[in-house]
Amino acid sequence: MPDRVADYLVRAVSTLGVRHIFGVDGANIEDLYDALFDSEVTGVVAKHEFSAATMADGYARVTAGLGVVAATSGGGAMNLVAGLAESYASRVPVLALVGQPPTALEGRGAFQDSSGRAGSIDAVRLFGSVSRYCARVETAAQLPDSVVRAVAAARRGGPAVLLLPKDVQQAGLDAVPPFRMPPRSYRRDASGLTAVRAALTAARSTGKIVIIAGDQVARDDARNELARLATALDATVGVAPDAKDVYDNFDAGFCGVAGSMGHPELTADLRSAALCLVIGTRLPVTARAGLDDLLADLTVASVGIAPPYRSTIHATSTDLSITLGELADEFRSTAMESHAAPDASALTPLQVPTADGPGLRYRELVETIGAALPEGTDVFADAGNTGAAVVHHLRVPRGGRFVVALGMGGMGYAFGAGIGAAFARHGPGRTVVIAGDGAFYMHGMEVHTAVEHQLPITFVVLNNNAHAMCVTREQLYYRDRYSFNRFRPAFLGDGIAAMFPDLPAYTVRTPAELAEALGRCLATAGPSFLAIDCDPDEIPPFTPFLTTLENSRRTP
Ligand SMILES: Cc1ncc(C[n+]2csc(CCOP(=O)(O)OP(=O)(O)O)c2C)c(N)n1
Repeated sequence: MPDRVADYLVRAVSTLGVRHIFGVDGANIEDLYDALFDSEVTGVVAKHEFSAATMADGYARVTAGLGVVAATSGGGAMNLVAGLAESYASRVPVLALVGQPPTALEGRGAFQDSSGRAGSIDAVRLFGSVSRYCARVETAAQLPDSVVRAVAAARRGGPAVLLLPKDVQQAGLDAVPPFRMPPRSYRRDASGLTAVRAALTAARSTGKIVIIAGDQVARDDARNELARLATALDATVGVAPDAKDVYDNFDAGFCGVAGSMGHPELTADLRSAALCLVIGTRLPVTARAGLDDLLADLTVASVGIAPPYRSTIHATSTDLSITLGELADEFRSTAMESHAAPDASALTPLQVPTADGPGLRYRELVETIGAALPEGTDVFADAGNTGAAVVHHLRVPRGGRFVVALGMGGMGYAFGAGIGAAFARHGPGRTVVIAGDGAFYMHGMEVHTAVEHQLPITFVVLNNNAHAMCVTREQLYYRDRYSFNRFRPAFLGDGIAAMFPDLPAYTVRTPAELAEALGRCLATAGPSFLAIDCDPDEIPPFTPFLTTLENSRRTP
């Protein structure tokens, strides 16, 4: 068979080192699946395109490379939007290959037309706002150049979308040189770095430096360089809530999470610091809540792909592994005697009101999970009170990734993303997804995909029969007069066990049952499922809630 556009695309993906394409099949993307059959790349069929997109996102986050998602036209394409939006906001490199009706029918009433012609939806405009690059490939000859542009844009941080009409996917593409990707470009701002260096040098002579590190450290695979720089500067290190894995949580210099799910140790360190060095985060509200006043009184320097939302002495760097490595080497030669750093085991959890409802408490259950996870485990936390509890309480295992989707904060992200990560790892490590029952109802049916592929993944669902974060808000901000967000009880562990007879699935109702059930889940070779009963009225470790509570107690 002559080489088609679809074959070229799959080979390009393979050349980039990507081993899986996630998607849902359909008439306008089936040529891609046909090309996959004869390739080294595995096609994975998800249950929903949102989750296919988050699989590609999770795959990209654990490989620090590219994730690829494929969808058909119409509803399939539309379902991608929310997933790509997360990758856009969190700057995760994802290539989306989106089928379109045949060009001859576009604007002529084609089924699922989104050419923008004759009153149809314009997919270029739609995807243009959730991608760094979006192009309709009108002819086979355009494809090689479009792929290079798309991948280059994705590498700058975010999705790139190629809209591929059916006839273009089928068109022959002989006598074209093989796909070759230009090397990554590295951009840094030398004068900004000079200013950052000067600020660091001045601060070292007057006091202590505190680093707040963010998600770009993980994207650029710069954990080792961050650790070396922290040592060279004798700095303590806090992390943005979506970057808890960029610094060893067991290191004595770790001072916890910054912002609305943060730890008092980081606040205390900043209070006595001479300078705060922000690395690879723009310090969005979730990462700086409660710290604005402190930061206003400090010298703040930053290094990263984009400047923080508040003003700092900033140096742009598109690759922190290079920039942080250089800074570490420079400052190492002048390293001073080390001060005693606080003991990481002493991180103080936020105090929450005692809850006396059914089930387990967040702190105890998250700490039990944390203690059971071997090094190298990847953890994906979902939204809601569950997500806040995990971000705050979990000590992230060494050598694994910790991901929480704070770009868009969409419920259900963790199911697909965790599955994408499990595909990327090929074992022997395990992926653990921790989500609320509300998130489960949105995208938890991807358990089916994990069962189909026998992935080493454990789904932990905290079942409080509620959208508890919304319940908390009803209580704190709307006088607790009603609840739209509490639901009749459902038995998720039993339900999943009945659906998938070969899947180890358990329900935990008391603290005493947790360790054993968890042990069984983690000892399984393939997927496993654990439902944990929780209290919809427990207030999570989330400072906006705790501050409201405190204020309401002061002024009854
Ligand atoms: C897709 C989406 N819709 C709505 C929201 C708003 N929201 C934030 S948390 C939450 C409830 C989450 O419920 P659940 O997943 O059960 O977690 P819990 O808060 O109960 O721990 C809602 C509806 C959201 N974040 N994402």
